[in-house]
Amino acid sequence: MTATSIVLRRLLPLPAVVQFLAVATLLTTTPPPLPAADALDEGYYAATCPDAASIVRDAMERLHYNDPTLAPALIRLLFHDCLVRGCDASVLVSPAPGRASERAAVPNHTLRGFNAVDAVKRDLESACPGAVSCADALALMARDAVALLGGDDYAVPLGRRDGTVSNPWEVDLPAPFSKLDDALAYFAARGFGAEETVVLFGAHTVGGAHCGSFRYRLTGGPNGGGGPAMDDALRCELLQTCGGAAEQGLDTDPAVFFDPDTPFAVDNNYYKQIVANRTLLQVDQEAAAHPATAAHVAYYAANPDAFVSRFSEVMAKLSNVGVIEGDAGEVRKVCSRYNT
Ligand code: HEM
Ligand SMILES: *[C@@H]1O[C@H](CO)[C@@H](O)[C@H](O)[C@H]1NC(C)=O
Ligand SMILES: CC(=O)N[C@H]1CO[C@H](CO)[C@@H](O)[C@@H]1O
Repeated sequence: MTATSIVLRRLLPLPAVVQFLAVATLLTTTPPPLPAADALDEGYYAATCPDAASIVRDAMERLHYNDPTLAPALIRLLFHDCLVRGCDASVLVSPAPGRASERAAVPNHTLRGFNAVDAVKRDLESACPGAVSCADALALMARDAVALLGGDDYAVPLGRRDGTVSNPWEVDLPAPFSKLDDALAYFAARGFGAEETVVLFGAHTVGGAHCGSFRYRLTGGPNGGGGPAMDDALRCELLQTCGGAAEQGLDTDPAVFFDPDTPFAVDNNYYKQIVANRTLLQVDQEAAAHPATAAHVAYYAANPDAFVSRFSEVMAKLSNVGVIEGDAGEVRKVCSRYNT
C-alpha cells in the first residue's frame, strides 16, 4: 500500500472519463438564478421545528463518528445539488420507473451520502413531521460536515423548498478534465467569481477521487493526458495504486485521497499541492498557473487561516443558489422520493 492508497469505500460505480465527455459537451442548460440569500431566515422553523438545526447536528456527529468519509461526500452533494436547478434537493431523488432523475446522470455515479440524508430526514420527521425540507436538511448537513472536518461554522438561513423536477439531462457540471476557462465560466454564470471558485475548489482537500477521474494523466509520460504536468513521484505512486489500464470494472476502481496527509481536515493543503504539481484532477492543477487564479492559489497556499474562513463564507453562498421558497415546490417526506 502506498501513502495515497485508500480507505474510501468502493461503493459506487465509477464514471469512465469518456462518459464524462458526453456531459461536458452538453453545457447548454440555463443556470439557476443567482443567490437569493436574504429571503431565507435562520428562524424559519421557530414555530414548526425549533430544534431542526440541533437535530441535524446531533445526527451528523453520530454519522461522522461512524464514517469520516461521509462528511466530504456531503460537501460534494451540496455542490451537485445547488448548481443544478439551485439548492432544491433535486439531486437526492432516486430514479423511478418512467421517471429518471439527476442521479441517473454520469457525474452522480460517484456521489455518496444519500442514505445519510434519508436517515437525518427520518430524525427530523419523527420530531416535526412534514416541517423541514430536504433542501434545508442537506444545507445544514453540509455546514455540519465542514465544521466536523475542522472548518469554520457558518450560519445557514432556512426556508428552502424541495423541487419537483430532477432531470438527468440538466446535469451539466464540469468534468475533471474540463478546461479551467470553461469551469470558471460555468461558475461565473452561477454567480461565483474566480476567487470564489478557487476557494470552492479548496474542497478538494477532503475526501478523494476514483482513479477513473484521473488515470489518463498517469500514462504516457509526465504530461500524459496533455494537460498540466503531474509531479513524477506522485505519478509513479498513483500508477501503482491505479494501474495504467484505461478502463476498470465499475465498482472495483480504487479511490485515492486528494490530500493524503489530512484527508479529513478542511485546510489549505489543496493549494500547496497544486503549487507542487501534486494533485489528482487536471482542472485543479490548471488553477495553479492560470492568470485568473494563480494569485489566489498562491495567497491561500500561504495563508491557511484565510482559506478556512473564506471557505465557509463561500459555502454559505453556495447553499443559497437558486433556492425556491414560499409555496413553490414541496416539503418532501422522504428525500429520495417526491411526495406524489
Ligand atoms: C470544476 C469543478 C469540479 C470538478 C470537475 C470536480 C470533480 C470531482 C471529481 C471527479 C471528484 C471525485 C469523484 C470520484 O471519483 O469519486 C470530486 C470529489 C469531490 N469534490 Fe469535486 N469537483 C469540482 C468542484 C467541486 C466543488 C465546488 C466542491 C464543493 C465545494 C467539490 C467537492 C468535492 C468533494 C468534497 C469531493 C470528495 C468526495 C468524496 O470523498 O466522496 N468539488 N470532485
Ligand atoms: C510544475 O509544473 C510546471 C509546468 O510543467 C513547472 O514549470 C514547474 O516547475 C513545476 N513545479 C514544481 C514545483 O515541480
Ligand atoms: C447514487 C446513485 O443514485 N447513483 C446512480 C447514478 O446513475 C446510475 C445509472 O443510472 C445508477 O445506476 C446509480 O444508482
